Amino acid sequence: MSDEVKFRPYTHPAGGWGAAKATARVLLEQSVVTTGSRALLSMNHPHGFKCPSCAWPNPDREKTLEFCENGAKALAVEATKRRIGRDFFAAHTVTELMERSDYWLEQQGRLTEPMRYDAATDRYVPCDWDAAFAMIGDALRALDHPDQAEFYTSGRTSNEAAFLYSVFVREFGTNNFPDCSNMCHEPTSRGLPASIGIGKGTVIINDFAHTEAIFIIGQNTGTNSPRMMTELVHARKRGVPIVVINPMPERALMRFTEPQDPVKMATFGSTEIASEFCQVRIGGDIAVIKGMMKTLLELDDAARAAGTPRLLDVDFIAAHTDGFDAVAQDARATSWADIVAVSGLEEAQIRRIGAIYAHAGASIVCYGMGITQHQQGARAIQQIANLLMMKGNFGRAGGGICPVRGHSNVQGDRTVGIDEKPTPAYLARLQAAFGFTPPSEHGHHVVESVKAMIDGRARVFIGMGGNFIHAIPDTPIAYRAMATLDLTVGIATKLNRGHLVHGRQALILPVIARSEIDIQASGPQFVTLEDAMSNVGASRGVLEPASPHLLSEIEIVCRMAKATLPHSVVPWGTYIDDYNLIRDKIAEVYPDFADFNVRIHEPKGFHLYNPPRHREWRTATGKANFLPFAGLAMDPPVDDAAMLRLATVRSHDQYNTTIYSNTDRYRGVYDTRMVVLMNADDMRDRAIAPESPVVLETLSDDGIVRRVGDLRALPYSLPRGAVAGYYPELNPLLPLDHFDEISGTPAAKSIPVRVVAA
Ligand SMILES: Nc1nc2c(c(=O)[nH]1)N[C@H]1C(S)=C(S)[C@@H](COP(=O)(O)OP(=O)(O)OC[C@H]3O[C@@H](n4cnc5c(=O)[nH]c(N)nc54)[C@H](O)[C@@H]3O)O[C@H]1N2
Ligand SMILES: Nc1nc2c(c(=O)[nH]1)N[C@H]1C(S)=C(S)[C@@H](COP(=O)(O)OP(=O)(O)OC[C@H]3O[C@@H](n4cnc5c(=O)[nH]c(N)nc54)[C@H](O)[C@@H]3O)O[C@H]1N2
Ligand SMILES: [Mo]
Repeated sequence: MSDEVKFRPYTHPAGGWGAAKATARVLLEQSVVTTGSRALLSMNHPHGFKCPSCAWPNPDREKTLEFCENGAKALAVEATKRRIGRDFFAAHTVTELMERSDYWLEQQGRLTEPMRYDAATDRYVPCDWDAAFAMIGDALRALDHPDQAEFYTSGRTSNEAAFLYSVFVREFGTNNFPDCSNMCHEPTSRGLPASIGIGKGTVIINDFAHTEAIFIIGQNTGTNSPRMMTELVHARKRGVPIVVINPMPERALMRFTEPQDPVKMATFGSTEIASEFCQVRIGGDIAVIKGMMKTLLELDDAARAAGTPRLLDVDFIAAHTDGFDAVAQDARATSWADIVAVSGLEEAQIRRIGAIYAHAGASIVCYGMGITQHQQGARAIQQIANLLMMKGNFGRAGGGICPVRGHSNVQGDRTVGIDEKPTPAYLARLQAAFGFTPPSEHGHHVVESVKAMIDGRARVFIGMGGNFIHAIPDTPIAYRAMATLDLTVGIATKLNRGHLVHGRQALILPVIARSEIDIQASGPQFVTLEDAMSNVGASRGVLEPASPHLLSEIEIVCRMAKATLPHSVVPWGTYIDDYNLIRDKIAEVYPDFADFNVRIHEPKGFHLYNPPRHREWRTATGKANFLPFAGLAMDPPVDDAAMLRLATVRSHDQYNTTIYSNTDRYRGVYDTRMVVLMNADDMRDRAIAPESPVVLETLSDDGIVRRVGDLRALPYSLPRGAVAGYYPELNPLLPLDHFDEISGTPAAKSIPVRVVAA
């Protein structure tokens, strides 16, 4: 490890010229300055393609450019001029490639032809498409039971491909659908239905123009959904308070310059974003929310006593909700001392933000992985819903809950059938539409699928996009399990670790990317996606495919199905020729998609019906439910004085397991990702000097040693007891059994660890 200083605090506002420069650099690096810039103009436009980066929707206001620095990076690495084909794989054994960094693998370029693993030479060798599909069909048909196969989906997959994939897998006979969402917003999908009757957000983009207060909890907006910054800047200019609750003072949430604002750019001006920054302890959010409820209740008591307008929405509570009294009683009974101890915030600050909430006519609460990736992530979301219900913030302009989704179609994939726990009603519609009997037994989510691999119950793994093996907990254990499988298949645009950790047989199947033209027998095709606010829109690629040998994800699904199910009752071939026919089937299975092929031609697509926006509650009680939670902690205590809580987070220069560079400019970390960010007093207590080498070790009682070394400790603005470092490098520290109780989502933001000097 070199000794040069790699840490320099970033003192500029986020966005601005730094972002403009970074955008230009990445286009240059991938040699796509002209094609890439042209493609950027089509990104997120009605006749172009949807950005492959995040799921934030497009605003209604007209703007010439609707992209951001990180969207540009995502496009540049997809549109890169670099290619890897048979020569590349002939030159490197898989064992050699395993030694390379994720960054290096990513830099090699786009996959160009199907490859098969050859054990004799430890290399991937060319394999024609027919042989690849035959290998998949043979392996799947050889299983004793369909439940021995795991069918993973990552959230870039289009609605059309995901829908057909779910039909294929169910006709094959299993509900094993581990999905990236199981590591992400699953607490939203499983926690919110009991509250408000839908596992999705209720806010639409125009609500930001009407809201009177915004709360952003556990989400790094400027990095992970930068286009959302535009809404925040506009809201701040209207004087709307923005409360940020986060253990880290994320740069863009402090000060931001819109890279598309010529005046601010020219004058180096910027906008203050957080009007109040609450530096919560890791896992202290339920305590903050209860403190806000307590404040609201007290202010409402005072208003009632004084005869001034009530602050609770008593009419909404009476007409639309169930369970208010128990939740209110619990908030009143919780002591400020406990709230302060668990949250790490001062009572006065919680009272201040509670008052902002109490006096705002309409509020939006946004949240991300800082809420979901805890052992009580789903319950924390239910507490957010409780808070919103107290003021009738559902079905009111400018109010609502806003889970900020990750992958650009992660929500859509769930909507169209990627669900390991399908409802009987859905299965009945599927049966009526296709004429086969789908399995009703629930399948595996991510953690269960890894367990099945470890126990030898799984024999085949198929990955529709993504980088499963690198994104999951306990990666070293999972690597060994993966190697025992009969067949692993990676359907992908770029080479990644998931292709190198492989089964006895393995395939890499390269696909046409979202930004690329897809022509089939009936002519040019488009696909559809659902953004984080339930808008369904079309996406049409504009670039030439990276290689003439690529297939669309849809064709790959259909041909896997044909090879696996010779007696299938589904007309797979027709779907390859004409994607409209797939949309007709989606409309048949999902009433919300009625007239899909007509409505999708609206310039901005259409919005899926969202019952809570209409104060319609599809819950067991027929009401919105206040759901109690006993206690305050989002993660059970660990009895160890040395314990620190580790949050694994994304840098500004990565897309999940895709590393764009080793620099995290806004956090001031340069040329390395192997860092532990720590509170300076916690460092002093442990006699750890700034930038000194340290080892992180997980505290667990299962007898497994989980350790990552070669890290540097860096003093950083974090609460006592909190440390942070990068995902996926620190995934070996995350135990498979450390997950959200309701949804099974790995608790990647709250790993109990010990930091020791190396
Ligand atoms: N450029 C880029 N864009 C992306 C992605 C990417 O990797 N790169 N990934 C996409 C995906 S799949 C997703 S899910 C989203 C993820 O986007 P985010 O939800 O922003 O995810 P993270 O960066 O993992 O962490 C979010 C924040 O949680 C905070 N945090 C940690 N622990 C706690 C806690 O206990 N309480 C609170 N209140 N905060 C906490 C961290 O400080 C961090 O600021 O972004 C999507 N967009
Ligand atoms: N410790 C820790 N672990 C985490 C998280 C965390 O915060 N901390 N976050 C979790 C979250 S929120 C998520 S969503 C998961 C992400 O898990 P995944 O979604 O599985 O991972 P990605 O890194 O997004 O996948 C990248 C790969 O997708 C492929 N790809 C890209 N575009 C396309 C395409 O158009 N089609 C196809 N077929 N393939 C494509 C490329 O080969 C690329 O290498 O990780 C989770 N793991
Ligand atoms: Mo995600």
